[in-house]
Amino acid sequence: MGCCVKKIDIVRRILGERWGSVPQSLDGKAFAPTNIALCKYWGKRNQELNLPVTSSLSISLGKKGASVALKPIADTQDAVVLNGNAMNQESAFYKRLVHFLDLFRHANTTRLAVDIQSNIPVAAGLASSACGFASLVLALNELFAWRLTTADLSILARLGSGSASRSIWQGFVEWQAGERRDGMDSHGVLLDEIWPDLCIGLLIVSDNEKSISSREAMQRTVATSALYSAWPQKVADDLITLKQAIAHHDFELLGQAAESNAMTMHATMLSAWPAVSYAIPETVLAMQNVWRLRQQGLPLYFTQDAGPNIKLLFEKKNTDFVKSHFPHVEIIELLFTEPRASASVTGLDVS
Ligand code: 2P0
Repeated sequence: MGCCVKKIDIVRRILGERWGSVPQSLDGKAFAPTNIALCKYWGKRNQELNLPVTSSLSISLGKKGASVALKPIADTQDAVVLNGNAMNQESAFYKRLVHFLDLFRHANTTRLAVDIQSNIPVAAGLASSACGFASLVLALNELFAWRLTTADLSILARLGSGSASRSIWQGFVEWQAGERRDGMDSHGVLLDEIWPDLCIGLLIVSDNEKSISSREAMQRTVATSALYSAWPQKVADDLITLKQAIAHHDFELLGQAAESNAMTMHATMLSAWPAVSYAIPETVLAMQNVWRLRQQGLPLYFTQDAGPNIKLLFEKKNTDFVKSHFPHVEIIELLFTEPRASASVTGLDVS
């Protein structure tokens, strides 16, 4: 396959004879966690297939994510409900979702009722598309009884949104960039590591919709930032450091690499033209608080994605201290997929 491979070519290749088949059950249900990148995905080498310039590495956020329930319906249109609200068929959300479902069926077959429950603010830089597309793919896998491998599920989720390729598992996931032009080697891989003492705290400073989508912002950065050429090497270095930190449970090493990676990503955006800045004054205040507390000896780090919110990184033993300085922080309970069971999709029960 060459440069003009379309999403549907990949879907048909993965599903083979199963493509366009009828549902095998009355419904398909799945949950997928959202994930936060410790080493970011920022820039694509292929827009159509969401193939990244670099690999990235994330931690999934336990029960924070999206549940999807799919049911075949006798109708001419799909019906999409998000958190109890029927989505208008003219909305960008509805169109993007139906466009994705169309990859898996012949025209005019199997319309679906899609019921999505998300427990994270949509469009606030908390990777709502990551858990959305991952849970959708997992639910389709149930409904149509495809029995795909986790690598294939990750590839299908990537076609919806790049970061969704990492939301197929709980725990640490590396999305390997791959080299192939068709992207068949570009998918998530679960790291065989569990770190129960690691804590993530969400500091929501705004849940307003972001001013520019991450999709557009990363494209603009690649096209116009003079700093972007330094990004692939920075990622390569940080990935080595992060894997070492995870293997040895070296928290300070992990925190430094993650914070520095996020700041470098934002530096590439700030140097794009027109510049992209997701920070609001409260974001900067929170960063300054973290730096001050660190100077006072608290091992506390942060990361920031394509939005104003800050994600704190710390160890369980410092939870009370972090809470006393950030009273509104939401502490996330991390979960880990048992690595040896990862060939099947475990640890992602609907609950
Ligand atoms: C990440 N972000 O690694 C980076 C860091 C935002 C900042 O992945 O165009 O929604 O759907 O592939 O996955 C957000 O980008 O973009 C993202 P598409 P996506 O988490």
